Amino acid sequence: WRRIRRNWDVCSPPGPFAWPVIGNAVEVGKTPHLYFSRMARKYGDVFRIKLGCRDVVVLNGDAIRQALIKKGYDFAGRPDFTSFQYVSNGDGIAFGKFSEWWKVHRKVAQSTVRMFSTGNMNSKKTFENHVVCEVRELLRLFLGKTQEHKYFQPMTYLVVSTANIMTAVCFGKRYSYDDAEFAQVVGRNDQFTQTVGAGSIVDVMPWLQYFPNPIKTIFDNFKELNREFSKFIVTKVVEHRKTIQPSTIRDMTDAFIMALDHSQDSSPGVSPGKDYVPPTIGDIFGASQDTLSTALQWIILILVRFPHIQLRLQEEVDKVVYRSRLPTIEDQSQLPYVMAFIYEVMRFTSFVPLTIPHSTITDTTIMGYTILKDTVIFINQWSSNHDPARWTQPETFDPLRFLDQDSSLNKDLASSVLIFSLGKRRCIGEELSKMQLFLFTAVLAHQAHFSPDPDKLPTIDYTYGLTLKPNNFSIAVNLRDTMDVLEE
Ligand code: HJJ
Repeated sequence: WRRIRRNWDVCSPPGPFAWPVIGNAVEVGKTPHLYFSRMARKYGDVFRIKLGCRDVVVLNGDAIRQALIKKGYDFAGRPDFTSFQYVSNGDGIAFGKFSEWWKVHRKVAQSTVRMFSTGNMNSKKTFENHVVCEVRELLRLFLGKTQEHKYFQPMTYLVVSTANIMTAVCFGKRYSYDDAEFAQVVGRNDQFTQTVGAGSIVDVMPWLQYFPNPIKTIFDNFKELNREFSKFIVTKVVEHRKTIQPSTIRDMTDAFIMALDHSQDSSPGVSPGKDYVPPTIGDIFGASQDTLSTALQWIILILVRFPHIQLRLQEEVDKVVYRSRLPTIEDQSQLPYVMAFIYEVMRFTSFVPLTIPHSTITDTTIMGYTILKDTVIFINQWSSNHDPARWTQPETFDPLRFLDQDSSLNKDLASSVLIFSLGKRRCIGEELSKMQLFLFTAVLAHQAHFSPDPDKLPTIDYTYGLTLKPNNFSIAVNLRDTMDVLEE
């Protein structure tokens, strides 16, 4: 027994047979998170696959907490993937390499995000105002589209709407729904998401980018969208530098100019003269508009798929808020069903099924297995959110699982939903996101009724990427005050 134990200590994790050249790329297929969850049932929470020429270790269940929290430093790296170098030239925080400068940089970003969202009552109220203004505009648009076409596809409007909340915070500006240039900048999230998601083909078979084939086309689009995105961000930063007045910080861009331009000179390991403001604001704007628009698309889809849940949300906001005002952040603690609904959307969809890929920055061990430095690590958040040992009937959408017997939100259970990752690379926008989703959901449920196109009932099918994007669907939106309840 002893000898067996000792053998395990130097063992690499088990895993399926891997083909030459492609490894397990074919089996991984179009829904990698589902394949990985199947493999975890077969080989355990830590297993190894091969993608192209790369060894990848996939972590599931409890192994995720072991790695990202207990051994946070060992697992804090990012692989040298081809696609990552095109996101902000590799100088951003999200896709950037782990270093001493990165740690300083991340702290600055974290406190700046807080300063403009959940930091204090003042910032909360300013942020709330941005959100509520955008929801109003969105509702106005939705009502118009319903009048005009009866049923319409809400996807692109949801992207512009959430992007506008963040342009208000980042740049002090909002864009019209008809602004073609802005729609172009934020309208390519699917291309972004498909190229940087865990299991993306160019990253493990980089030779595919050198001759004509479908993967090369996707990658060329990705490079172009990053050039356009970066041009948009740099233009904003240049305008801000021209007009900045240190006594009045107008928005997040001003705050980063003030914070980063000066901390840079004294920090070790940073390239002198390099401008870190665009990659930082780019990460924050890019990440928030992509993830929050995806979240909202799922929320609307689920509202029309499960009318009894929509009704229950409306009943709760009516009971607490009445009709004479809109819901505010102060109402949050009185609206446990709204929060339970949001947590269940995050758990059930797990729309960031795998985190941005990690890598080990040193030789290490996990659950008794040896993992060498520079191994690619995939974190399967989906498997944790759908683990039958942790969740009863994980494939059923049921917000009530988050409510205690006295109907209050079970905060421990809620915080065990894994979608913002954990440890050194965990999301810095978590609080901002939850506040925004709460306000969006509460105001929408308070004001409007959403119904599906009966000829094309929406499905919960999606396209895989860093974020899972629901397939297009059509809805009608009506103001609740004018709705005839008997029509239901
Ligand atoms: C973008 C969409 C982009 C950047 C950044 C520089 C930080 C979903 C999860 C994390 C978000 C990852 C981050 C994305 C940065 C986007 C986003 C897009 C160009 C970008 C887990 O966001 O279409 O273009 O350039």
